[in-house]
Amino acid sequence: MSQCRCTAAEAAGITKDPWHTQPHPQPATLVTVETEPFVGETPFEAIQSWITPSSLYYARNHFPIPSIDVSRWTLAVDGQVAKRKELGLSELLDLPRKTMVATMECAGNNRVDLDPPVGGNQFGGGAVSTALWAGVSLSDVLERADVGANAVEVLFEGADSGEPVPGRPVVHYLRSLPMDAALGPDTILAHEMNGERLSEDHGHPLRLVVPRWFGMASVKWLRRITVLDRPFDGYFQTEKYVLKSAGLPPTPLTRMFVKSLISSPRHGEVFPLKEHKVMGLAWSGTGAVDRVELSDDFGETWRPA
Ligand SMILES: Nc1nc2c(c(=O)[nH]1)N[C@H]1C(S)=C(S)[C@@H](COP(=O)(O)O)O[C@H]1N2
Ligand SMILES: [Mo]
Repeated sequence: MSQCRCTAAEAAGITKDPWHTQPHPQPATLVTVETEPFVGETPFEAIQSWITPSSLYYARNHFPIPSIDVSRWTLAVDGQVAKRKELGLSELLDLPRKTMVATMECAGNNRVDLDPPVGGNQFGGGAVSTALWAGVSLSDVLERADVGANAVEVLFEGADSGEPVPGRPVVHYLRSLPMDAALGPDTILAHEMNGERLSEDHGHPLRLVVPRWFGMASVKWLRRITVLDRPFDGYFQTEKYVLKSAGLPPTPLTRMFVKSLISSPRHGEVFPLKEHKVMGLAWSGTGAVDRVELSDDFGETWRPA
């Protein structure tokens, strides 16, 4: 896997990127789930390795992809901090570089399998992807801003905006993290994905990556980080991404659940009954997966994979 450290000049050059005038996605290999805004999932036949090629990394957008001029872009750090910041990309790139492989799954993955059906993006199962991310540690940035003792959460604002529900006031995509998750050693502000600069689809020029959490936590197109002295209660925090079941208190989604998928053979696929290579992925947001077992008799017997 090649790793590049993008220079400020390279980063500035990207405003000439023809991406916005070309059809989504580029190259057109994701399975389209929605067109406006674009939502796409990884085709199962493309899952050949645990790292997802960037062009096949699932994409989940709530609003149109914002157009960002990196030469004028800054990241604001404010709220309960002693030193407010306005950081340009080159200042961020001067911080120690941190790389990490992380798997991200959309909380709405496998929605087609739900019975009774549930509204929203009808993901088949391909809204899970893994990439090598590079960026800077969020805790390094917060440390420089000198977080106050009254800090409770950190709020992340994306540059994208729209009506969350038709007719409601326009909001930005906003999500918060509790302090321990924000300061965790693996929580990064990423500007590279799989050794290349982050694409427009995935949050260029900077996105949050919160490993082990469902994808909604990893805010794309970051433009502001606000340290809060009380929990955030915006639309994407308290109305969405909260499990509501009858008789139980609402539970906000945080870490991914342990899960697996078989990418080959596909459900209903017909093939000659001889040796067949079974391929798939297993992941978890709470600990390492230490064992994978396979059953070819609907769960009667299992053998190590
Ligand atoms: N700014 C912003 N960040 C966002 C979103 C968004 O719509 N806007 N979608 C979230 C959701 S629900 C998911 S699953 C992930 C998907 O990231 P990807 O499109 O790079 O796969 O981004 C998250 N971050
Ligand atoms: Mo998501």
